[in-house]
Amino acid sequence: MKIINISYRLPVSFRRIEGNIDVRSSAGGLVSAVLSLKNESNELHWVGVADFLKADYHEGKTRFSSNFALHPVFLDKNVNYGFYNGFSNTVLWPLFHYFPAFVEFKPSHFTAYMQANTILAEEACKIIGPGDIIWIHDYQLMPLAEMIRKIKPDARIGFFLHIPFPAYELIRLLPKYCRDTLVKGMLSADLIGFHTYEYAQHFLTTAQMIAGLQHKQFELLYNNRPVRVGVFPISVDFDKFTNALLDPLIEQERAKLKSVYQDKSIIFSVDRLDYTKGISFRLRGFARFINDYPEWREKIVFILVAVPSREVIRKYIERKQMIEMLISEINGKFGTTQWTPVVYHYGSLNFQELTGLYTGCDIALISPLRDGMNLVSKEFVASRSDEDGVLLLSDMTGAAKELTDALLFNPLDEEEISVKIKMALSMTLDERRLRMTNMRNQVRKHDVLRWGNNFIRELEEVCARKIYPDRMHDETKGMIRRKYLKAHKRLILLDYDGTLAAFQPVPHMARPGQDVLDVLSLLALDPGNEVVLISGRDRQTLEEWFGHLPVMLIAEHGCFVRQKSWHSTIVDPLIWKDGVHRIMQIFADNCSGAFVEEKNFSLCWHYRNSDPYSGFSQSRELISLLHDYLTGANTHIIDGNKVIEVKPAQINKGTAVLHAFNVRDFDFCLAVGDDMTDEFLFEVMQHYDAITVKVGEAGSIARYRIERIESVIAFLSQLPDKL
Ligand code: ADQ
Repeated sequence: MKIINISYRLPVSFRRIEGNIDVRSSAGGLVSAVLSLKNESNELHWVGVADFLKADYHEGKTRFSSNFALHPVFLDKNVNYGFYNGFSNTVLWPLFHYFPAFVEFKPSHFTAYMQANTILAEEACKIIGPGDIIWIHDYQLMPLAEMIRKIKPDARIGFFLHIPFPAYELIRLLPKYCRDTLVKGMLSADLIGFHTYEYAQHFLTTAQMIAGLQHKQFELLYNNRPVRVGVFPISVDFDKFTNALLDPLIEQERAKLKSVYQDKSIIFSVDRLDYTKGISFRLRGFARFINDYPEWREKIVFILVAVPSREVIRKYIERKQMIEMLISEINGKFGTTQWTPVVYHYGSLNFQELTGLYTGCDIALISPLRDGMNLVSKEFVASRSDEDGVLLLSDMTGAAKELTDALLFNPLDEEEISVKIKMALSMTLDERRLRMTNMRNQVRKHDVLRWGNNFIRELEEVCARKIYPDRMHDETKGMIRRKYLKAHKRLILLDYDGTLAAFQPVPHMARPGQDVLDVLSLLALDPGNEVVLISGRDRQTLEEWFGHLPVMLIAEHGCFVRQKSWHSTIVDPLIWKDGVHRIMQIFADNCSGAFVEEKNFSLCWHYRNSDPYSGFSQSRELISLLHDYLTGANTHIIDGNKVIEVKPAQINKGTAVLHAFNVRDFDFCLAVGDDMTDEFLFEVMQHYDAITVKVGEAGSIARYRIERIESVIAFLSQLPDKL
């Protein structure tokens, strides 16, 4: 089996330096995570975009020795520009980090983004074989899973997003064709991973708003396939950083720091120079500190390292100029001939320099305005095996959710940054130790090797679960009939709309035909049979249409039951109903063709007769509003087939059956239904070894599938036939 990692960047580069090829491997956490997946039964492969020349690669590739096979994809320069600098970094990056004003959308860049993804998909498919695992990384490759799935339908695909997934309101700013492509692209993976629950929730809301998908415990059904959404906070290679303290080379780095800065306290920060990292706010907070606490002047230094990043994009050039101006202003205003408050380095650091600073500083000051996770904070913590040092961390990072023993602050609040620097400098050794030990335990337990292993294990698990039903073939029908004929006491549970009758423009038009009445009578005739019609319809309609038959009726998804006479299973007063009615009515008034249907215990907003686009988008807004409005009310919102329904939560088709029967008394149980509400019934009935049948194409936990309503009626009528 192959594990094929696909990311924009490859973990190795080939450069010609003075005529020779210099092969340089990245030692980032992702590489360690992927390498840790290696075992005797797998091969590791890495597909990505080459940032080197083909000729240099061919000359240097034999000198690249690693545990994985490299598959560089050489993109045309213009395509790569539109793909990477264009759509990825001037649309997705700012938007997903809540900088919509920095977005510069050009349709041609989106075209390049799709072209590049298509090329990567084709390249990847050349090496994908049966049973292989494909792990796609990040916002540059959001449509890739769908493209691969089209060529390799059975591939096991995981997608991990390294940046935040923002609230739907931000996603909504993208043109419809872009957002649909991106979200449906992600949904084509088997497992979609995020750093935090917040990002996962935003994605689930977006999936509902864009694709009408409702999740159940973070699992969705998309194109008949289960898709799991999971939370996997990325981390760092703990041992590698923790061993740094005692490394003699790193000790030398610390000694250099000591000799230059002597007794001064050192604040350190390092990031890519990016507007999301909040570098200018951090500088203003530091300036505020030396202004408000003059006693610290000349006793402190702020070493700020920024690694060059995306230097061809206008916003990055502007930000660099802004930061450099700010640094000169601070140094000009507060500095003296003997003291430079901010020491600035624009460039990369090697591992020794980086860990020398992590272990030699007193405070790490990390202030992103948004950051998917932020590895710098975890690297700092992992490096501090002396259990000293204070982490000052923005509460807008994913890492802040785990590193709660840091001094957390709002990155826009200069005063708070200044006060927190003062707190850090005055903190006792005992408190520093306690906080650092707690954070180190967290990072040690959840390091990047575990992250990679957890992701792949969960991907394998979700792929092994088969929850979509089998088509019902003649052989199966024969087996079910044999069981039916052998049984003495049978429970037959049938949904109505979509199962025994097709949907009509308005609910009252879906009257049962003679064939339906005949089959129900036929089954009910047998004294060994308990036939139950279990529907979302109101009791008046069921009574009018089926009242004359000797069948049991369950109305409004279980809220009313007719055994000898009708009785209600609901005892709570429905205090939410008037408010929901008002909201639904406003939405109906504003959406041509939509209307409200009131039942005794539930309310429905139908949009089958509205324009498909506006009906769907209004229905998404209604769901989102109802979710908020009904917080704390014991209700369930059903996103049904062109209908949004609100009903009491405690009752569903599954619980209704359990209230009405002791299911164990039956030696044959059959449940047939077509929509989300029938899934509750299937779930309950599976515990009793029932035959569960989904009608239609959608995914389901049912055991079998029948595609068409006519086939359901034929199947039911043939049940009692002698074999
Ligand atoms: P980044 O935005 O790049 O990553 P971060 O998580 O902090 O941010 O990782 C930066 C890495 O670059 C760290 O390993 C750091 O040591 C290194 N680095 C930074 N400046 C450097 C310098 N001057 N010299 C050398 N090395 C330097 C994206 C997301 C993050 C998410 C990661 C991983 O934006 O939110 O944490 O991916 O998923």
